[in-house]
Amino acid sequence: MVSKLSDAERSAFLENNPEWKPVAGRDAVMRTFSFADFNEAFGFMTRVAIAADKADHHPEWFNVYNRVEVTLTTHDADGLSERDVKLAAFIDKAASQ
Ligand code: HBI
Repeated sequence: MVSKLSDAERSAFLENNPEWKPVAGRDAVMRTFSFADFNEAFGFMTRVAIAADKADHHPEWFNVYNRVEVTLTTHDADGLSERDVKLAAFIDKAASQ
């Protein structure tokens, strides 16, 4: 069983990671990334996909050419959990490589 972030943990995440925005109507966060081209975007997605599958925690995402919109939430917890905090950190690192 995965537990949801407490209100304090959620607020701290949003404060420390202002690029990640709360999603209206659900306990989730989203961030949009733009890359030079599709190749860069797909390279990013590939790095994230491999790590996400290894951790058994997967993003919701949408890609058009060089843009990737990523939404994080934990389906098993029906909201944000520590797994999303960890995946967000990995995603931010992968996007800056
Ligand atoms: N990914 N985002 C997210 N949330 C989950 O709860 C989740 C997941 N990937 C796999 C997974 N849960 C498994 O534990 C099973 O629910 C398949």
